[in-house]
Amino acid sequence: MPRGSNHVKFIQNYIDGKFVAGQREFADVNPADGSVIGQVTEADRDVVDRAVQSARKALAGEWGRASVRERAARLRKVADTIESRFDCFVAAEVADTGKPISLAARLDVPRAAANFRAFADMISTSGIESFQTETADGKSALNYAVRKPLGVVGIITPWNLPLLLLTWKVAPALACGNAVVVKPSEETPATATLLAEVMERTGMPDGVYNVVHGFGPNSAGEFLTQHPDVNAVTFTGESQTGTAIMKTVASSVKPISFELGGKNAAIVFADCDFEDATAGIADAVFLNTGQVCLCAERVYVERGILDRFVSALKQRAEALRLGSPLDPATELGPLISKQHREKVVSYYSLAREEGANVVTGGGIPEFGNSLDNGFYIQPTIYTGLAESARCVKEEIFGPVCHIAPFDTEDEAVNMANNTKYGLAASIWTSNLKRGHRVAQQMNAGITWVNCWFLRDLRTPFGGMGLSGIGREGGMHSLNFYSELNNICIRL
Ligand code: NAD
Ligand code: 6OD
Repeated sequence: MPRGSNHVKFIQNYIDGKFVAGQREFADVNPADGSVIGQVTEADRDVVDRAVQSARKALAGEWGRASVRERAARLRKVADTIESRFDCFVAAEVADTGKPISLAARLDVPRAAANFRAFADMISTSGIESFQTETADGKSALNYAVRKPLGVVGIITPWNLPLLLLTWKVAPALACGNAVVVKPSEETPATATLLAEVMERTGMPDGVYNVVHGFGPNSAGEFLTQHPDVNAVTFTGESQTGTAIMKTVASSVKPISFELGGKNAAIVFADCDFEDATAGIADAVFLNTGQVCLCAERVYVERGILDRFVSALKQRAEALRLGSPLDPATELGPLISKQHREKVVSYYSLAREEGANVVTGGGIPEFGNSLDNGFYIQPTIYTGLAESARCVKEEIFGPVCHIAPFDTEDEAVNMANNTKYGLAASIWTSNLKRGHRVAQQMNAGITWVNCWFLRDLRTPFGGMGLSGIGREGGMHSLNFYSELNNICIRL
C-alpha cells in the first residue's frame, strides 16, 4: 500500500513482487461512517494479463522447484508475519468492513494465520495413494499417484470475511505449489494488499502471489476468469455470480470450486439446553451483522417452547450493542455498503407486505453522531410468514431471521430442507440419537449439533444445490489445488 497519508490510503495492484498503478481508481469506503478511506487502483485487462504472466514466470522459476518442505516452511513464515503485524491487519479489516474490532481480533486475523499453518501441516503429512494390482498373467503392477500443481489459480473472494476467506484459498493453493492471482472484493481491498507486503517480507519469490483490484463484470474479476492462462478458478460469493463465472470458464473447461450463498436453517427441539441454544442461535443469526454465509436465517422451534424461545431471542437481539467498530464493547457493526443496506431494508419492507409479525427491529437505528452516515441496521426477528414467502426463501445476508414452529421431527426436517440452497444447518437437542438422526437427514454441506461455526480446517467445507460446487478443507483442498498423476508400473 505504498503511497498515502494516515487518512486516505492508496491501494495498488501487486504484480511480480511490485506494487503497480492502473488507469482508473475507485473509492474504498468505511461502512461505519461512509467516509472515503482509500483510493484503489483498478486493474484493466492488460494489468490482469501481467499478473497472470508473472504467476506463470514464478512457476517456471525457484517456486516451481521448491520442495514440499520448503513450501511448508514458507507458509509458516507467512503465518508468523501476519501475527507480527496483527494490529495492522485488524485495523485494516475493521476499517474496510466495519466489523467490531473484537470480532476481527478473535476470528478474522487469527484464522488467516491458522489457514497458512494448517495447510503447511497438511501438505507435509499428506500421503500418496498406492495400490498393488493383480494382472491377468498372475503377476502384479504397482499404482501410485503423484501430486502436481495446477498452475496459475485465479482466486475471487467476497467482502464479509475478506482475509479469512482469501487465505482459506491462498494457503492450500500455495501449499500445493501453485502461483495465484487474487481478486478481492472491491468493497474490501486492504487486507489482500497487506498480505502482499507479508509475502514480500517473508521472501516469497516474486509472482507467486499477485493481487488485482476491481469489480466483477467487465473488470478485473471477469478478465481473470476469462484469461486462457489461468488453470483453475476458485470463487466465494453469491450464487448468481457463480452462474456468471461458470458460463465464462465453461469454454476453457477449467476446474472450478464454488462456495456460494445459503438460506440456512436451525432446528431447536424442546429438549435443548435452552441457554446454550438461544446463545448459539443469537450468534448464528447476528454474528458479523448476519453477513456470514453460514448464518441461520430460518429458525424452526418445537411448538412447546416457541413463545419462550421467541422472547429469549428478542431479549438477546435487543441487548446487542450497536456502535463504533473501534469500541471494544461493540457487538454489531454496520452492513458493508449503502447498496447492501438498501437490499436488506427492501427485505424488511417485503416481510411486512408478506404478512410478517415484527418481533423486534425492522428499521435503521439512530445514533445522533457520525455513525448515522454509516450503514447500520437493526437486528430483526420475524414470525408468522408462510414457508413460501420470499423472505423465507431468499438469502437476505443481514442480521435477520424468521422463526416458525414445528410439531414433529419429520416436519422440522422437511421444512429445513425445503430450499434450493444447501450450505449449513444447526440442530439443538440434548438427545444424542436424535442429533445424529436429524443431522444425517440435512441437505447441507455442514451440519452442527449444539454448536455453530465451530471449524476444524481438516474437514470438508462447501455446499450443495445453489450453495456451491465441490468441497474445500483438508484433503479436499489439497486435491482441488493439485493434479494427480497416477503412475502404473508393471512389476
Ligand atoms: P459477489 O458474488 O457479489 O462478489 C464476490 C466476488 O466476485 C467479488 O470479488 C466480486 O467483485 C466478484 N465478481 C462479481 N461478479 C463477477 C463476475 N461476473 N466475474 C468474476 N468475478 C465477479 O458476493 P459478495 O456480495 O461479495 O458476497 C456475499 C455473498 O457471498 C453471499 O451470497 C454469501 O452467502 C456468499 N458467501 C459464501 C460463502 C461460502 O463459503 N459458501 C462465504 C462467504 C460469502
Ligand atoms: O470457515 C471457513 O473456512 C469458511 N470458508 C467460512 C465461510 C464463511 C462464510 O461467510
